[in-house]
Amino acid sequence: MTTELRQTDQGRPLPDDRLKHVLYLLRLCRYFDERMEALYRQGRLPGAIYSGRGQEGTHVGVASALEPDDSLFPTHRDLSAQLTKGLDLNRVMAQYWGRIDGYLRGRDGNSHVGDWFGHRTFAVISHLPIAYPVACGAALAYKRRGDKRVAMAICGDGSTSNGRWHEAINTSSIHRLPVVWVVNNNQYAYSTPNTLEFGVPTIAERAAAYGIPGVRVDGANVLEVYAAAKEAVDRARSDGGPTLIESVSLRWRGHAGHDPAKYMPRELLEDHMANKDPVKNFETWMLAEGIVTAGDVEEIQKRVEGEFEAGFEFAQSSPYPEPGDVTKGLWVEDGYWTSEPGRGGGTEAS
Ligand SMILES: Cc1ncc(C[n+]2csc(CCOP(=O)(O)OP(=O)(O)O)c2C)c(N)n1
Repeated sequence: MTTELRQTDQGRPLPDDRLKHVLYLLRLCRYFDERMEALYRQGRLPGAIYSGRGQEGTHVGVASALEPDDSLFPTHRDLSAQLTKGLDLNRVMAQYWGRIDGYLRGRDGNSHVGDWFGHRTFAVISHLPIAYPVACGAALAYKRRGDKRVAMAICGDGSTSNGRWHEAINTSSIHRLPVVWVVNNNQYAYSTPNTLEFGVPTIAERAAAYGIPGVRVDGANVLEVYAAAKEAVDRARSDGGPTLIESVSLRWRGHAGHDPAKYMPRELLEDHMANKDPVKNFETWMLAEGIVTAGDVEEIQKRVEGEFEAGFEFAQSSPYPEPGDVTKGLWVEDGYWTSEPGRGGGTEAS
């Protein structure tokens, strides 16, 4: 059975306008990824890039299940999930060029971004998977305060080998915390394939050892991912505890821009690009269902390209941070970090 048919089997889990938004997000994330890589290769983009190409179904699917006040704890690979949560493209691009209007005000670059005070996405922590314990703490706080909020953390398959992954899931199970654990299984941790990462056939089946539900979904099928994430988010919000979701795709590019990924079997990559493309699959289904026309798709693409160009211009014209401000924002209380772009309204750091 093809992925397109399985999409149809899901029915329409969202109203048509939200399905169109999903298509817009998939197209936006794909276009952003491709254009940023081109700029990187032309030497016009400083720093590093961590492509999420081929994994958009996972990112858009899981983040679409969150409400605005729910929190997301992503990794370097998950910018598409942050864009789905609502991050502003202009500010994301200012981040890549190290400018003051970037979400981290020029202090870090690329996909190590977050907008905690606005869209409730926690700035990416490099040490993997440290966002898992932090999400566990956030979920514990929601539970103790009686907030009906949910935390969702994402990590890669490689990150599941770290002891912190186990500690976070175990703790969340014991306390029945409102958290959703997502593993973006893109089959490679840098150059290490799944077969050298864990001794069980799937990551999802590890959930049984923690006494929580585990589900494995096809990352090429955004609706299948969304349905699993929505069920998990609803369960978490209604005091049913955590869920582990393993969403399987393939990392189409190297670990980062510098990595040609020669270790990846060509046939595997070709198969995924031809048959397991989450963007193409969803678009085919949307057209077949008559939810969009070819003209609508063209319009979405034009919008995406226009937004990218505007974001690029915004980033180039945004100033660099003032060197003297480097000690600001060391403590959240000094008011330097706000949800607004620009210099921040804060007082001097003490
Ligand atoms: C504790 C720790 N060890 C090593 C690294 C270096 N590192 C960064 S990304 C990465 C690979 C992670 O693979 P995976 O978890 O599968 O995520 P992916 O990059 O494939 O999305 C490694 C080893 C790190 N960031 N943190």
